[in-house]
Amino acid sequence: MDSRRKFLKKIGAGSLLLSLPPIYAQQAKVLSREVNKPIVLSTWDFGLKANAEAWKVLSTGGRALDAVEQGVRYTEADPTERSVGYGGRPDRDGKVTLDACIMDENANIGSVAALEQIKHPISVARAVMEKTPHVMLVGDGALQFAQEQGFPLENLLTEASEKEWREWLKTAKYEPVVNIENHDTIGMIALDEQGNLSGACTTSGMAFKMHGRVGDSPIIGAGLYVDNEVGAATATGHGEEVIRTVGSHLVVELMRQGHTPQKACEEAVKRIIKFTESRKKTLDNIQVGFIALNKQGEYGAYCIHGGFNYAKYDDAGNQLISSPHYLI
Ligand code: SD4
Repeated sequence: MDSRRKFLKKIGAGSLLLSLPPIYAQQAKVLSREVNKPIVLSTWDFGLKANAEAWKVLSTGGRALDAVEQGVRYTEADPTERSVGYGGRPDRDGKVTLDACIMDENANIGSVAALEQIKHPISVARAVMEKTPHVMLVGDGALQFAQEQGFPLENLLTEASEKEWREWLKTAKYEPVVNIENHDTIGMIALDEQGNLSGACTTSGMAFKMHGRVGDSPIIGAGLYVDNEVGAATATGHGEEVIRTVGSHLVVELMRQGHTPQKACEEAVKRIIKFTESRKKTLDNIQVGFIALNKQGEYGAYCIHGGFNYAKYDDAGNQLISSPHYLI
């Protein structure tokens, strides 16, 4: 055996992968059908910063559940992101009301909806999951629980969001249109080094919505779903349509039936389109985007209108990827 072959045999394929530059290592993993882990995906370009937080947990062997919570907390705390957490756009009464949910590899779930004055609804959702016998708390009850758990009360309506709301009040046109060009909910799904999946989803929901309106984001199965045997999915966009199709659960079930994450997202978007047509509504103001990840670390995304993107962090680095879309 020549010395090069002896060397390769001695170091083994695993360490060879580690010695490759990240982009080649990822390709080699796919070719050798090795699981691509750890990996984290999140919606929109604010996902890049959130992924970087999640990666701190994942790259040191941490749990996907901790990674997704830490990741989306970054976005929740950022006042410049006007559709999640602190600084989120208010409802039509000027109140910032937040929705969030979380799901782990053991099918534990927790959720809060219409929560006011708490900057990190995702952590309240995790507390619901871990410290109560329930899965969802809403409104005043969610707030009461958050305070009992020691979460501080904060004013979430920033000057910028209040200004925009006052401007909206001049016409107060009730037309909850999802801004196709803008950032929305952050949904994050991750596969950790142990091969376990978890997900988190958090939002201030549609701008100037009716007080009390809840979208898909805190609803397990709609805005987020994880099945540790199969994969995980999360949604952004027009929550009513995602709830109608139980979208994220649908994506995961399509993966269970053998679809790739990409194909599963496409089929779920087609279901939304079918229901929109059967209800004789137009797709003009409806944007929905799904992202999905399976147990092998393969991923995909699909949306109705162009303009949706998502961030992926794995061995190849943190990248923003433009989602393919249905309408040209
Ligand atoms: C909702 N899906 O409340 C959320 C918000 C969102 O684009 O993602 N809007 O319906």
